[in-house]
Amino acid sequence: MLAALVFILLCVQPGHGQTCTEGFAYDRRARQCIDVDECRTLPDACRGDMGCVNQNGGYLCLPRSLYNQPYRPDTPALPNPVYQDPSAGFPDTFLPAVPGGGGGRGGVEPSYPRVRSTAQCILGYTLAEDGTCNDIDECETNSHHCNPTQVCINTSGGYTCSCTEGYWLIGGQCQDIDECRYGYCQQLCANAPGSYSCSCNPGFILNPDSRTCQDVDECEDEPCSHGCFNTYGSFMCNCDEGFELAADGTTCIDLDECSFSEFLCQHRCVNTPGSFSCICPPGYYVFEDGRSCEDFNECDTGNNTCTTAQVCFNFQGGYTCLDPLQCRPPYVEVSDNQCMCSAENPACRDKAFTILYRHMDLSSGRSVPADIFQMQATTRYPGAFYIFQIKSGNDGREFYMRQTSNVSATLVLSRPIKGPKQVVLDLEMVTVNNVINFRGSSIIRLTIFVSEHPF
Ligand SMILES: [Ca+2]
Ligand SMILES: [Ca+2]
Ligand SMILES: [Ca+2]
Ligand SMILES: [Ca+2]
Repeated sequence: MLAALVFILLCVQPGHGQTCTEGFAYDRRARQCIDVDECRTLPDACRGDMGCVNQNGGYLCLPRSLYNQPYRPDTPALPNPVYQDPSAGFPDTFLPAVPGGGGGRGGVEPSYPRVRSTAQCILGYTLAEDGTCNDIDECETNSHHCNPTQVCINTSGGYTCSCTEGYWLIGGQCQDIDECRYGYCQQLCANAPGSYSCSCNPGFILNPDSRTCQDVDECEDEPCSHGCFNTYGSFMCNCDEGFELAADGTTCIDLDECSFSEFLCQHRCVNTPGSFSCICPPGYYVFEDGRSCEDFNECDTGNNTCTTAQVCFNFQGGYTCLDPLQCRPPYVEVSDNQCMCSAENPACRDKAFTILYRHMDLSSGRSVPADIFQMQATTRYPGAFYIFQIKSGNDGREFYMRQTSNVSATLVLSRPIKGPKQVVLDLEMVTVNNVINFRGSSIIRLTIFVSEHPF
């Protein structure tokens, strides 16, 4: 009978600056101890007819005829197996004892030391009552040599010590992998013992891969009052014309255009959401430019209450109905706006020869001085000269007459006059003719409608 020989040769790897246990070498790229394939690196790992089988942290020498056969610990043809203890100083993997080749198959008589077991089963197995060999669960029975940081994994005939996920073996100890140092997360990373978690900056959301982040399209939730633009990591709101963005960056608030300038409207500005409008006082309408006030001509449009006997007179911001002219005796009517006192009538002595009725309008607060009315002699007598003066109505001294030639004069507004108001002025032209010793006068009765507004 040829006893199978099993050798586990432990190879001590010289240090590479990093301490690894026997059978392991430090890999700089992986930054961890990885198993050495002794079958490749040792020239004569196994002698004679023995074939080399690499194992994690060691290797096995098995008869070449055997090492492809499945291992069956209860095979009765394999009594008294030889076991070589891989022993201490090799905490990472405790290799199972592997039975050698069967007897009578033409092997070489072993010349290696034997360890004879008193048990019926090979090491790692225990004899059950029914005579079969059952695997010993070293992890369960606490008969393993795993480091406290490691976990024990039972195998058939042996056990393995390994690190759980998220840990790697450094110096024989399982140590947490700091995934954050190795850029596992695209944005934010929190390391944890045996684990890690990724999160994202505000404006990003974690992808299903739990590592990368993608921009959130905030506009889908319609956070803006008006327009929304998605941006990488954020979003921006904008507002329609006439609105501005509030301090919160999302709300659009109306611009109060009226507060920008008091000259926006000629009369009054009314702020509206997103815009503004100008309004005008009664008697005016808003001009095409949207800001000026234009007088409404009630006389032209027929929008007045004057009777057919009356004459409609339009002025800025209103109108008036003028009654038909009635000349007070001794004056008699000579036209629809003129009364005359005949020179032949003794009652007309010292009275003006004619009274001409005229009407005009004037804007309130008009700048001064301003020439507002002209008067002129219509008939010129040889040797006559003319004097122009305001005979009555100028109680506030807002007006004066300026003679512009021998036969003409201009009524000048010299002080601002505030409406609404009606001023009636009697403007007199005195004719003096010393040749024929004549002195006479004629009057223009001028009614001035001063508007309420300066337009
Ligand atoms: Ca970790
Ligand atoms: Ca965004
Ligand atoms: Ca507005
Ligand atoms: Ca009017």
